[in-house]
Amino acid sequence: EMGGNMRLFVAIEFPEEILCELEGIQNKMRALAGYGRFVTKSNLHLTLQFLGEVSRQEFGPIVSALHRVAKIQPAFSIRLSRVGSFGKSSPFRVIWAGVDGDIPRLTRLQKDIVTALGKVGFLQETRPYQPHITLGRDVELSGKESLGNFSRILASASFPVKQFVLKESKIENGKLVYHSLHFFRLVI
Ligand code: 3AM
Repeated sequence: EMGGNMRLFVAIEFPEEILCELEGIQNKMRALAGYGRFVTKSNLHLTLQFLGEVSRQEFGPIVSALHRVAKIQPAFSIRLSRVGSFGKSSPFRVIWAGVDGDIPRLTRLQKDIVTALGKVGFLQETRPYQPHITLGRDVELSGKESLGNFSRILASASFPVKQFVLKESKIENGKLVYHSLHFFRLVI
C-alpha cells in the first residue's frame, strides 16, 4: 500500500440469513449466465459512501465524523425488494438487489454521512444515491432470463440495521477482500 494509504468505504452489512438468500440468487444466476463476475458472499454489502484512498492523518477525523452521525441516528429496518441492474441489457454492467422498508431513514443516514465526511474534507458525491447490493458485474444472461424472475424468488423478511461499518478494500493474494475497521452503532 502506497505511503500507508487505505482504500475505504462506508457500508451496511447483512445478517447471515440475508447473505444466504443473496447467495442463492447469485447461484441461480450463475447457472444461467454465460459470463459474470459474482461478488463473494463475504463481500456482499450495501455501500453508503465510497471514500477512495485515505491517508493515515485523515483516518482519525473520519472515524470521529462517523461517530457523530451514528450517535444521533436511530436504528431502522429494511428488506430485500427486487433484483435490478445498471445497464439496460445483457451483459449487465452491475446486477444488484434493491431494498425497501424504512428508506427515508436509510437515505437520511447516507446524507448525514456524506455531509459529515464533507466537513472533514471529502468531496460530496453528487450523483443521486441509489441504494443497492451489488451481486455481480458484467453478467451475461440470455434474453429469456428476465431479472424479474430473480426478483420473484426474494423472500421479504425485514431485518434491523443497528450499525454501519467503515471498511477497507484490499487485494490479498490476488483476491479482493474487505476488512471491517470500525463499527458504528445506531441509537436503539
Ligand atoms: O457496493 P458497490 O459495488 O456499489 O463499486 C465499488 C463498491 O460499490 C465502489 O465502492 C464500493 C466498495 O468498493 N467504488 C469503487 N470505486 C469507486 C469510485 N471511484 C466506487 N464508488 C464510487 N467511485
